[in-house]
Amino acid sequence: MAGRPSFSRFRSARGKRFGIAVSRFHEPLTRRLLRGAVTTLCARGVRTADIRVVWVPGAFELPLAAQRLARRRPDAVICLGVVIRGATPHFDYVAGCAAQGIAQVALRHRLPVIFGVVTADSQRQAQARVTKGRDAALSAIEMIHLQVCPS
Ligand code: INI
Repeated sequence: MAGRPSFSRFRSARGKRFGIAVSRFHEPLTRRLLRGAVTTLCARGVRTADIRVVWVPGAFELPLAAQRLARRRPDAVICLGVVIRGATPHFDYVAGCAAQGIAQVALRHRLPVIFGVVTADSQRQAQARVTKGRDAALSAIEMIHLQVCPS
């Protein structure tokens, strides 16, 4: 894919443990994100027993759930949500806090914590982006295998 260095999409995640925090806001869409993430992890050898799922009310609550999951020392945490721009600035607060909070949990726990939150201007646009569950799972696996090469 242009602009994105290649990563083996077939890399195994056998034996790895994952936490997934998923929000109920726009639940039909977030369920699809969850399904995509779980299907992708299982296709790469992860046992369903090694995937712990926690539901939260909205994307704003994802960082706290991610922190709780991170304390159990999984190999990675995936955060899934959908934030749709409305007529108010609520969108910016919710999406911004989710992104910042998730990044903080990753750095504090030194753990891959993946931002699988769809941000969209409309329901229609959000629907077109629900493949992000799969992308989030692949990003988690890539980060688990991250190696810093000596120069
Ligand atoms: N939460 C979302 O996950 N998506 C949204 O689009 C959204 N909007 O638009 O308001 C939203 N709000 C709820 C928020 O995440 C919190 O759950 C709520 O404010 C309670 O803290």
